[in-house]
Amino acid sequence: MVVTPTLSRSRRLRQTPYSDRVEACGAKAYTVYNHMLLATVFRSLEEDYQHLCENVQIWDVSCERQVEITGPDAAALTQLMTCRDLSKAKYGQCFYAPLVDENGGMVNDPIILKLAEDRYWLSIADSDVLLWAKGLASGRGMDVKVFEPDVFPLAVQGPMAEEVMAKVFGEKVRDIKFFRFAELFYQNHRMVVARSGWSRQGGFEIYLDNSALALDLWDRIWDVGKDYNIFAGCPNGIERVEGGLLSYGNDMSSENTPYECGLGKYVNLEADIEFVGRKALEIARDQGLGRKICNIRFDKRLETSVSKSWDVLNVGGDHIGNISSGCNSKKMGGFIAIAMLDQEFWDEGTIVLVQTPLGDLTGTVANFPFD
Ligand code: THG
Repeated sequence: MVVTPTLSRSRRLRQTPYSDRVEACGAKAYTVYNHMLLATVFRSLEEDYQHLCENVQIWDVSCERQVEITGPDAAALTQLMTCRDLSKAKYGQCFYAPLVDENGGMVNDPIILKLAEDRYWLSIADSDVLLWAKGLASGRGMDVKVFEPDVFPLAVQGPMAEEVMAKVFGEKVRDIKFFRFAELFYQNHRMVVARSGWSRQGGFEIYLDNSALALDLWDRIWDVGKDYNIFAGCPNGIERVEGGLLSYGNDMSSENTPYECGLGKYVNLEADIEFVGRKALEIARDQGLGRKICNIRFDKRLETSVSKSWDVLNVGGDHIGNISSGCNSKKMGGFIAIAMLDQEFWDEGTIVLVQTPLGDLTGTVANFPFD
């Protein structure tokens, strides 16, 4: 029998203030994200998916670390890091924003929250943005403080999320619009609550900044949620591929421009803003795209998963791209995947050959996202 090795735990692999509850709920597997534990499965990927689409789940997403930028140059540094125009940003708004390097390559794809004129949070994906931000600030002699505050996001996701949140935080949560946040009180403690989250099922994220309240908050949501069949969950590998949510480090890296990732609408070259990589992105825009994110579907289930990228070939056998993520989808009637493909192969319906761990299989190119 093959034994799957487990992860060795140490201080470098950070736990979260909710870890006791996550374990008590039976997390079956973890990944490491921003040097921190992130559960990936509770009951099974399929059962977690079904439950998320019909009920409400509580997710420990503490690994969505905040890089806080405060001080007189906070707005300038935050803008310097992203190609998305933040010049009209207001308190209470969240911005999905590509961070790019000097080559126009993706550094991260955080949600940026504007907390005050001189205070921002970058709610980051899995790469060391803190060091990049500190390096830029230091190199340019900017007047800012850059640090990782002890903020532990807790997501409440699913169609019944609003009902649960209204009982925990009051009716005011219903007024929070998509990608906006409000500061609401829980036990006399003010916390940022946003309508966002890494699923297409709707929901909220609570940016808890007091770890002493973590288990209390979890238990309160759990108690209220019992009426709505709440269970623990986590970003779900099926739901996010169906929904076209990209994963930094899986589907994109510093090798890719935001254009290649389908994030061109967040590249505001027309705006009069200064950011790292601007020249490179102007060149990329003028040259046009050579490859981009697409979907590929197979007409049957595949009993395997994408842990290494799969090569994609054309019918003539030439290498034309790579599959970076995939899952079995009942809704789509087979295995579906996210792929970076060369230009001639973008058209929906193009037949490609994929080198999977189960052998070479024929797939069909589909638009990204699927719907
Ligand atoms: N929530 C928070 N922090 C995060 C994530 C999150 N940090 C890591 C990771 N997820 C960042 N990546 C994404 C990717 C997609 C979205 C959010 C974070 C997302 N996109 C919507 C879309 O693509 O339609 C909305 C974009 C928009 O309208 O601006 O939700 O989940 N706190």
